[in-house]
Amino acid sequence: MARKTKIQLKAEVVVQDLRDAAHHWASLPVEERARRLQGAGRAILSSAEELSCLLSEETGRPLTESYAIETVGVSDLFSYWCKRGPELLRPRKGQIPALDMPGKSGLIERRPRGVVGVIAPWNYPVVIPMRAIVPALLAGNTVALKPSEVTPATGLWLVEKLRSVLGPVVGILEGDGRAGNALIKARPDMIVFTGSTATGRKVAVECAKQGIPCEAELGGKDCAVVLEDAPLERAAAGIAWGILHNGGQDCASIERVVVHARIAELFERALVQKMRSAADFIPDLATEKQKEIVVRHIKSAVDAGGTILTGGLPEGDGPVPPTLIRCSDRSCAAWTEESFGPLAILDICGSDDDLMEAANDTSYGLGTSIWTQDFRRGEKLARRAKSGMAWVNNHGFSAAVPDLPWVGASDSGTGITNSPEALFHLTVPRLIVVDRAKGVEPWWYPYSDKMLNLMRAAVERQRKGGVRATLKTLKALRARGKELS
Ligand code: TXE
Repeated sequence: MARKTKIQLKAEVVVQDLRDAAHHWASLPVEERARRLQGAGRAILSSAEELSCLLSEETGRPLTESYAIETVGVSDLFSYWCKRGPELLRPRKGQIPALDMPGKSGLIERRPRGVVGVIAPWNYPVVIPMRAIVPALLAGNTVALKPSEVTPATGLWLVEKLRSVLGPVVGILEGDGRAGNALIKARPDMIVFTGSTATGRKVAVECAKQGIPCEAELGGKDCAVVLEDAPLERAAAGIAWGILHNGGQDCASIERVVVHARIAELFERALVQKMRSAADFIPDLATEKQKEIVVRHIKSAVDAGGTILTGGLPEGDGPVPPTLIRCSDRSCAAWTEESFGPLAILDICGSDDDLMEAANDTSYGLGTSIWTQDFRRGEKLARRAKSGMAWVNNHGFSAAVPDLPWVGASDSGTGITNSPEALFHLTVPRLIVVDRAKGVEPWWYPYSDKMLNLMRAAVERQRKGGVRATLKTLKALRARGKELS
């Protein structure tokens, strides 16, 4: 057998420590876990300035954005889950048909999975992992965080803060992809992964090998669809923000814009103006590798005959400027691959069908936005988007609303964060049935014609319904009961 690496041994210790802590944590009433989590939330928020500065230092983005997207977001996560979680985790009574199965009651409880491994990316090093960590802890799990190697300090800060209030129910495994892989091999009870589609696939394969479930939220190539009646000023401002916030390093950044031909010229002008005026608020890309990708994508659109409307290639070692390229060749890398930078491709279409066909022309499926003053038409087109989320007259902001699911489709992965639906994945149902009936059940041995009659009557009752069919079942039940007594 191959010798285990240092990181593998470390991962095993982290997971084992969390397993040891899990029993006591899960045995606390959910209200008590919520109370303690509220304390942890307060501790984080009392250092809001320190956290936001650290975030800006590590990611290079403006302090306002660190506050707006991460620090405020974390505060909302604690208040939502601590308030709603206990109610969502309350056991539910199962519905058991009284006529066929008298005397029985069923209770469905949601119990924690155990140790949840959270593998996080660098683009939002606090709010993305916390969207899994807060509900996972509330549900009674313990959590091992593997932060991105690009933003190690915020990950460590977060775990230390949580541990200072909650004790050893959260652990950390620092390092690059090898640490992520080691964490999976240490066999926690579930993995929640956010990151690129390529790595997400590797993670899913390793999880399958280890026999553990995996929730994966992957990349995106979101499209904004601008109809001819779009509110011009709002659409241009919203789409510029959708393209550029966090330097475009957001899984739901707008990377493609399709515009109705009737307002194309006006809209292009408005969008270019908004993008230029945002230049001062855009952080540089997080890594050199990221910059190389965006530069390659700009070149691909230009080579495909695209027209640069604003921005373009960076000057020397300078940052990539906010860039918009009109390009109708949908085979170029800037259209097909996730750019993760301050770049969007714009195309012009003449009808709703063409606009939606263009929006859906991607292997990704995270978000689509429709910009129109006709809300009904907007909603109708939103339903034609093949993405997990669609917004009318806005884009992406719902990530900050803990009650709304953040969910993708196809290459964006189908993992869910936020919302009660996510809580279901972080727990497993446990069924407890108590039977107060006496005697024997009509479906137990010995089988007979009377039992067959009873089954036929049950099917007829399901098929036809009504009093006669019910009376027939009762009669068959009585006959079978007599036979068995
Ligand atoms: O992500 P990775 P990277 C996209 C974006 C970007 C690209 C690459 O397009 O250009 O991904 O970014 C850990 N087993 N997004 O390289 O590789 C890794 O250490 C287990 C989209 O940073 O996906 C990190 O903690 N874990 C995205 C995490 O996985 C592994 C956010 C993400 O890394 C691993 C970030 C392995 N084999 C990038 N290899 C979004 N959708 O928000 C790496 N990791």
